[in-house]
Amino acid sequence: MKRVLSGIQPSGVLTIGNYIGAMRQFVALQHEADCFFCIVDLHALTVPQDPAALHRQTLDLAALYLAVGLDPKKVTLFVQSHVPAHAELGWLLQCLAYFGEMSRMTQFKEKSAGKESVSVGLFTYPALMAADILLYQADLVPVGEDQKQHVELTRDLAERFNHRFGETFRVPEPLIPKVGARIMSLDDPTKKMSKSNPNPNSYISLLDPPEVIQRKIRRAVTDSEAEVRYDPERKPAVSNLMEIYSQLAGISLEEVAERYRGKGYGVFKQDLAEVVVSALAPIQERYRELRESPELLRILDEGAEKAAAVAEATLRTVKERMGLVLPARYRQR
Ligand code: ATP
Ligand code: LTN
Repeated sequence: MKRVLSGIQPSGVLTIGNYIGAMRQFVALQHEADCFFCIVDLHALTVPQDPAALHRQTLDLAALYLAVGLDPKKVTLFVQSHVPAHAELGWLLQCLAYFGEMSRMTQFKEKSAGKESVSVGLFTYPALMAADILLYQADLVPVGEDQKQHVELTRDLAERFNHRFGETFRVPEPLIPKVGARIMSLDDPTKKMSKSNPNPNSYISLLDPPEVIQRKIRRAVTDSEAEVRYDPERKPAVSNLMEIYSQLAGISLEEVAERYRGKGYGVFKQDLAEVVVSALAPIQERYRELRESPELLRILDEGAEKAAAVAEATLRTVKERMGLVLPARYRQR
């Protein structure tokens, strides 16, 4: 069975971009792979977070992971900071990574652009992500397009470690969906839809009520000519809306174009809102049941225990190979 690991930051309420690009793949993979899914709270700290909001969003994300259909009997669901091995291996990998290669990461460049104070953690973020993946010896990392470069860096670090200290890490592959890997902002089709965008009209969150979804889609920018046609180069805004439609209605882009031939944007947007609302309704209903349930923390506790057992075994080997004297907790075994 293949091993899968992926993570999502509790940096806001999840968007339909996170759902289409990442989470839906998680749900499909749980039936065929040994899956570890992580709430990467340490990653969220790389930019300022309000403590109360971070706390709430972490539990929101846990409930959403379950609400979209992940079965805690099949997958290991856990909070990154509950497994200290992540921070430990993150440090060891920072000492293996080069300043030059880190400087080339486009997510860092985008997130730091124009900001006055940028944390060192935002810069070294990819080393912690590499630790998340390598601790579990993952074969596959399901992510959206924007994370491809980070998974490639993870591969480089794994190969570098293996070369320098002996075969230790499995070298993972990114798993990126063919369609929907990069859902764009509703207010600007040149930017990726992102949950931490300060403008809530730029994204649809998985928890938006129907009237909010309708309003956001009505206001979404379109392109000058009024034809519903898929052409990401010349009609990026409408093409993005068509991708959302296609992914959430489960029909091809050609079928979407066929359905709205000669109909104009008004009808298309109204129908799109309906498609989104009905795709999210069952998720929102399950979310409300789970969010306040005492089960939620129990599932996370159990997940952390299972995750730690795997992560600790890898970390022990890594420390041994690097020449660190093993602490008592490893020697006693
Ligand atoms: P933030 O805005 O805080 O940086 P984010 O919305 O970009 O967060 P992450 O938590 O960083 O989301 O990402 C979780 C997963 O969702 C990753 O696999 C990422 O590639 C994917 N993802 C994020 N945004 C999109 C998008 N617009 N389209 C498709 N996939 C996406
Ligand atoms: N860097 C990712 C989130 C993330 C992740 C991971 C994804 C942290 N650790 C491990 C896959 C595997 C992001 O910004 N979307």
